[in-house]
Amino acid sequence: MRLFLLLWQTMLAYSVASENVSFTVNLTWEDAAPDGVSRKMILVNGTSPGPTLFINQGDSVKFLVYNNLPTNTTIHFHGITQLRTPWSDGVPGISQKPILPGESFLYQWTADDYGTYWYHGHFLSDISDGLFGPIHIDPDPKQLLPYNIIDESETEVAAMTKAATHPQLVTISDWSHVTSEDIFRAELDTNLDLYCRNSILINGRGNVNCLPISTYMSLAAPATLQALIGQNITAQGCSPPGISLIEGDFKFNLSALPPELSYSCDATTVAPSIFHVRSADRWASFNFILSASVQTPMISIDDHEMWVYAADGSFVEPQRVDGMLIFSGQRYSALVRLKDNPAFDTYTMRFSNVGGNQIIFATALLSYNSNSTNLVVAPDSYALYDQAGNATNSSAVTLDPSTLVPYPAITPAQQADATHIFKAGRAGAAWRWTISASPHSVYSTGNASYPTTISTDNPLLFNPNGSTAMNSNLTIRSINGSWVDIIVLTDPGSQNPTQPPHSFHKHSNKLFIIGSGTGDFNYTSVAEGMQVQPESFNLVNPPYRDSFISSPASPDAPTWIAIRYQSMNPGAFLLHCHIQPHLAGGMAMVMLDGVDKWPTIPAEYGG
Ligand SMILES: *[C@@H]1O[C@H](CO)[C@@H](O)[C@H](O)[C@H]1NC(C)=O
Ligand SMILES: *[C@@H]1O[C@H](CO)[C@@H](O)[C@H](O)[C@H]1NC(C)=O
Ligand SMILES: *[C@@H]1O[C@H](CO)[C@@H](O)[C@H](O)[C@H]1NC(C)=O
Ligand SMILES: *[C@@H]1O[C@H](CO)[C@@H](O)[C@H](O)[C@H]1NC(C)=O
Ligand SMILES: *[C@@H]1O[C@H](CO)[C@@H](O)[C@H](O)[C@H]1NC(C)=O
Ligand SMILES: *[C@@H]1O[C@H](CO)[C@@H](O)[C@H](O)[C@H]1NC(C)=O
Ligand SMILES: *[C@@H]1O[C@H](CO)[C@@H](O)[C@H](O)[C@H]1NC(C)=O
Ligand SMILES: *[C@@H]1O[C@H](CO)[C@@H](O)[C@H](O)[C@H]1NC(C)=O
Ligand SMILES: *[C@@H]1O[C@H](CO)[C@@H](O)[C@H](O)[C@H]1NC(C)=O
Ligand SMILES: *[C@@H]1O[C@H](CO)[C@@H](O)[C@H](O)[C@H]1NC(C)=O
Ligand SMILES: *[C@@H]1O[C@H](CO)[C@@H](O)[C@H](O)[C@H]1NC(C)=O
Ligand SMILES: *[C@@H]1O[C@H](CO)[C@@H](O)[C@H](O)[C@H]1NC(C)=O
Ligand SMILES: [Cu+2]
Repeated sequence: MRLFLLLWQTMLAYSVASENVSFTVNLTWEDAAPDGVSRKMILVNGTSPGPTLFINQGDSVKFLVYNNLPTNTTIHFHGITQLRTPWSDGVPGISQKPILPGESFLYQWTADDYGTYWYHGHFLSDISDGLFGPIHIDPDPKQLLPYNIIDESETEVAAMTKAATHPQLVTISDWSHVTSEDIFRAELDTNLDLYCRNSILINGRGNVNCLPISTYMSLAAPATLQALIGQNITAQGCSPPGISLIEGDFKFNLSALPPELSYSCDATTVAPSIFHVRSADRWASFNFILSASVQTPMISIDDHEMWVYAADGSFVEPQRVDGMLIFSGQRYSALVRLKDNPAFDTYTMRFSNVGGNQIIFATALLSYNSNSTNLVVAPDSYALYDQAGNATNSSAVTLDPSTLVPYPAITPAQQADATHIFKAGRAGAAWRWTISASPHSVYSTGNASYPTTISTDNPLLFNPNGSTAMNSNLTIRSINGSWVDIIVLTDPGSQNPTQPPHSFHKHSNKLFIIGSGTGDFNYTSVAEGMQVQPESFNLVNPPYRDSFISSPASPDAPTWIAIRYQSMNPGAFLLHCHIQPHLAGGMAMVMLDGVDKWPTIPAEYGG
């Protein structure tokens, strides 16, 4: 019947030698100084990022978590389908009750898909306090691999396959010297949307970098300078807080803003993360995971070509790039061609935030030298991107994600069974966000005049027909097997003079990104829109991701993006912006997938 469902079932049938794998982690709240400044943070088995989970496709996974934090928590497995295990998706109030301090919880799921994923906290903003770690799932031996598209030679394919099986996992995060709770408190106190952070961390290490104001001003994009209306960028590299063009037409209390959340900068020097490679291996696979709460880095490696071969875990037709912009929650795997006789033993890897919010960056090192002392690093003149992530060399090729074609090819249904049109924007305050245009919010965010109806004690999965589940401002219901279209419009107006790109993530399945545009979407369906502007849609070989990014919007240029997915895993799944302050500010909806085939919750999960 449905091509795609058949394909999925075929993929499942591949699994030959599935095993049971078990992981146990202990969460603790401890002093640590990832960028040289000490604060309390969440460690997973004593580190952040937590240990990598290496898994084979088809394995049954058990993940036991001990919550030794002073706060509630849950763990979400980002991009994992949770096929037939929706109670292990790890969202409080949606799929489970919170794990209380001192308690433990056992997550169980099957690794249906291969690729790079990650786990992270999903209670309030605990992800921003260090609660995350990588997942790498090696493909089933029968999975078709795309490496021969990069280079047909058998030796090279063997080298690429080996590299991809032993990837360098690169987790990129952003970091603040105050806790996520303090940031949220400051948003309530100031009424601001707080978009500045102190550092970017690569595998948990980074520096506080402070540039002279004049350097920030020369790096800033013309549109940012225009928005500043004569003000300077702050010492921390931030657009000064409270600018109405950026934050909306609201009243702010700037005197309630702690200086480390925008103004102050005290540089630190922490030894960078070093990724060791060997010329003899010919290729290295760098699998990037963006676990950042706010920032959107441009990734590049000096003087090395990269081939992007997987996006959000799944293979794509490889593309040769010099740089790629990665949004919160996304993953890209890139094969890097290693040098036979490198002119230097070490090259800089650059991670520079792109966006009018802040000029902030991190570096790491790719080194051919197995000894980490006295490295000879290629000079900065090899950089193709500046510290604001802007290409400084016209030869630089930046990834165009709209052209990432799934490999092997998969195609969505050509017609949808249901269409839902959402409006993304602020809802009454600079820090308060919605995706449904309604100020009703899935999560409690501290403003009583906005009704919030999700109780963490009464998860929607357990209660699909209660009044919360039936509230169309909070949930969307779908029939199992049906194809669902979601169109997200950015909602212009005085609250939203501009909007940053939102990085939307749907839990459980991946989605086809079938269209996008600037201007109004004045249609009731994709089919209608395709009749008028077919060039804005792609139903032939659209990208297939677990994230989709709305274009930045301004009042004279609203934007829209259309996605299509097949509902095939009955359960309650969040659709939300992965910019953490936006999620905390309410930018979430719940998809009640397969309401006609609702699962029976096992007794051990509270059913
Ligand atoms: C995995 O565990 C299940 C019970 O949880 C058991 O039935 C099955 O035999 C185990 N499989 C392997 C390969 O050990
Ligand atoms: C976490 O630490 C415990 C105790 O040392 C260990 O048994 C467990 O394997 C570790 N978990 C992971 C995922 O490495
Ligand atoms: C977790 O770590 C804390 C602090 O080190 C320790 O007290 C506790 O016993 C550990 N729990 C487990 C299950 O390992
Ligand atoms: C901006 O900074 C420059 C120095 O880089 C200074 O001369 C100027 O007065 C500052 N402008 C404002 C509005 O603070
Ligand atoms: C990027 O750099 C080019 C020159 O190298 C400049 O013309 C352009 O304005 C810059 N763009 C942004 C967004 O900063
Ligand atoms: C602004 O914040 C300051 C510092 O917290 C506080 O004293 C003052 O009352 C606030 N002003 C308003 C109008 O809320
Ligand atoms: C690493 O290099 C340093 C200085 O270049 C040298 O002193 C040290 O012995 C080397 N270490 C190893 C393990 O080779
Ligand atoms: C631009 O990059 C190319 C290739 O990386 C290099 O050959 C060239 O010298 C660079 N041009 C400038 C102006 O830096
Ligand atoms: C909630 O937000 C509304 C709209 O911005 C505002 O009028 C109201 O005062 C806020 N209430 C609280 C308790 O902050
Ligand atoms: C949804 O939100 C709108 C706007 O606030 C409100 O008028 C409507 O009553 C809400 N619907 C439900 C079912 O709560
Ligand atoms: C922790 O979870 C419990 C159970 O849902 C809830 O009653 C409590 O309010 C939560 N605590 C916090 C601080 O949110
Ligand atoms: C629909 O939107 C397009 C593009 O923004 C615009 O040109 C057209 O006039 C609109 N049509 C209607 C009926 O509003
Ligand atoms: Cu957002």
